[in-house]
Amino acid sequence: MSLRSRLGRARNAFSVQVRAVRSVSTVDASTWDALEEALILADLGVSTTADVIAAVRQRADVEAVDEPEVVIDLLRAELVERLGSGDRGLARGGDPSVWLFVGVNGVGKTTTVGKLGRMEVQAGTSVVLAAGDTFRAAAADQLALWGDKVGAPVISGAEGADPSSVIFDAVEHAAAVGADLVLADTAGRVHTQGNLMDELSKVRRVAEKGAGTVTETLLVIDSTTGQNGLVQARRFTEAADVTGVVLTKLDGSARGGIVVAVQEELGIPVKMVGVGEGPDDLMVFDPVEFVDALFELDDDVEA
Ligand SMILES: Nc1nc2c(ncn2[C@@H]2O[C@H](COP(=O)(O)OP(=O)(O)OP(=O)(O)O)[C@@H](O)[C@H]2O)c(=O)[nH]1
Ligand SMILES: [Mg+2]
Repeated sequence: MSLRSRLGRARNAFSVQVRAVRSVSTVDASTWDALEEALILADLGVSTTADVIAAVRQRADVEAVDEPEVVIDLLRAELVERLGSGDRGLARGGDPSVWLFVGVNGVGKTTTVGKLGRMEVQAGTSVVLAAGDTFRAAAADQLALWGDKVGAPVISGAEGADPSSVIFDAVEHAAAVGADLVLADTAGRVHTQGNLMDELSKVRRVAEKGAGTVTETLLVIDSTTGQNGLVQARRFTEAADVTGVVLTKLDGSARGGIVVAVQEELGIPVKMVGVGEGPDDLMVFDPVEFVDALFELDDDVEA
């Protein structure tokens, strides 16, 4: 079965559940079960779903609400509130600032560096891209293409070079030309048996040896990997000082609820979302817009 059709089914299931809730005359135990199931299908995760349902149920009790539309509104509000906390801005203040992109392979790190580079260049920031993924030669080529596309210089090293030295060089280059920001790609894997997390802490240390300061460590997570992605993500948050999450491939996932799970379970704000492969397919994460979209899945369903 293709990924596409699996997502189609998940989307369908979510929508059917919410539609079913809308059509009941009063809310009872089975309605709550249906909402719970819808949230689990949307990939909120079992424990976050339980928390959310308990909170909404309590509010519905206190406010003596039994109309389905009002309950759905309470649920929307609860999700927005849970997503609302956390600073979503990307921190600057280094001279240059360095933003590291970390995450397991294939999640969209390099693509996100390119897209964010584009966004920053368009906003007038002077940006340098650092090809800190030296695990395979193609990674630097891939970033070089993005550099051309967005109009930013790319500093890279040979395949197998020490990633931290490449990032150090990029910081030196940025300082020399007066650039404000270094966006540093990293590999999801390493050459040596050495631990990926050790390597990342070395990258961070070396990136700050010269003029630069690491002001963001952004963990990139592929939303289509759902709860598995969350397990992997936890390894990074335990080992690195992650300041924000970029959730990619939301365009290909009907399981958008993963956004809530990430923020609740990792306690780290989702700062940006990837919604496609193109250079403009990166958005600042907006909780209200997102929750609306989650509920709008209803109209999106193709039978
Ligand atoms: N649909 C969609 N595809 C994306 C998005 N972000 C990245 N991709 C695609 O995902 C694939 C992997 O992206 P990369 O940026 O190479 O991922 P990576 O984390 O750098 O991978 P490694 O360097 O192998 O660790 C590419 O085909 C991208 O075009 C997104 O938001 N939506
Ligand atoms: Mg890459």
